[in-house]
Amino acid sequence: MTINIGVIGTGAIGREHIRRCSTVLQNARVVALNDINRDNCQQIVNALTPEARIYDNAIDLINDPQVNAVLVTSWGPTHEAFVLACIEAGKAVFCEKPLAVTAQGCMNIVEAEIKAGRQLVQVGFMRPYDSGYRALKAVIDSGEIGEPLMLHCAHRNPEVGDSYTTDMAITDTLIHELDVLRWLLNDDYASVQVIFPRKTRKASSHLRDPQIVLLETTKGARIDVEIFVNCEYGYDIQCEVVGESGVARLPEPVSVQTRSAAKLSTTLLTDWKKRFIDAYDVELQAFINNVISREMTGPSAWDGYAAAVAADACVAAQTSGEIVPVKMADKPAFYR
Ligand code: NAI
Ligand code: ISE
Repeated sequence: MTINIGVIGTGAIGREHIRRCSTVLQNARVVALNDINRDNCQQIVNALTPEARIYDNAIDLINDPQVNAVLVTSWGPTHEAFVLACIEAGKAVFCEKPLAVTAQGCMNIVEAEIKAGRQLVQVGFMRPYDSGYRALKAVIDSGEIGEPLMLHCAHRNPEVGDSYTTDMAITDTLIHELDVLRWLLNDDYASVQVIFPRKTRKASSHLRDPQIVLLETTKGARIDVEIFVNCEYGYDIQCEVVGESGVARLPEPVSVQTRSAAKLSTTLLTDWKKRFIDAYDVELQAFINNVISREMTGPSAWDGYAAAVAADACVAAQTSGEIVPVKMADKPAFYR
């Protein structure tokens, strides 16, 4: 069976996902494209998907009976409306993070899905599909290091564009940790705090960078996450879990060690696309498989909501400097 996919938003990650659907993954083909910039779609048709139809209106793409499932890879503020339209049309939808830009927006999606009576949404949180995070979770779940007590994490990007703002360190960047750490610990957040170290001279005038986010979970584990989006040297994701009887660390991506010119060295990655390339492949193949089996197994609309509630609290904490409680609604039985 081949799933006909429509893609809304053909920018950086949209193109990546179209490439993987067209050349890497099984049982899927891209048949429909939409972007407010039509040229983006035309370039993709010319290079990758000659048979795909370009739509001027995203809602027409969603409602086309030829389209079995939709990828939403447009800008974050557009996600909620497109995902709601997919649910209304009864179509499975893979939505890039964030599911919606506020917790309330995510809750609107949760409620629509429950009303539809079937899980249709997978959120593009790819880290639970990364082999390194999976290996780390297996160690934690095995009990080898005892109960997790503390986590030390870092999310470093070499640089960001001028349009990147202080709150985006939470809503665009930390959001990955907010999702994957819940999954890793099988826990939720109780409170958050954000502190600002000395600012790097590489950051734009309107961006406070780096930031340290302190999270407390409902079981009492303490997490510190350094967000540093102008670190210059590379794209670097770190996660160390300190347990009662041992420490487990996220493996580094494979890199050949060289000895030359009186140096022992390995190359670091600089690009998120390469760091998680396998995880993106696995998450999207899982979505396609889920569409075929009509059973969603990946990060759900509820997971999108949970990350957004914590993100809202972190943004409030950026301004207040205080410890902000994370107040989630009760988890509906639908998502258990
Ligand atoms: P981008 O700016 O490169 O591409 C976004 C595209 O959406 C643009 O082509 C734009 O014209 C289009 N667009 C905007 N509004 C639209 C609308 N109303 N209808 C149709 N098309 C519209 O951005 P990028 O980096 O591809 O990010 C897109 C989304 O993917 C964001 O939500 C971002 O957070 C997420 N993302 C996720 C990553 C991950 O690691 N999972 C990595 C990078 C981005
Ligand atoms: C980007 O949008 C992503 O999702 C990347 O995975 C992340 O590392 C980066 O900080 C975000 O800007």
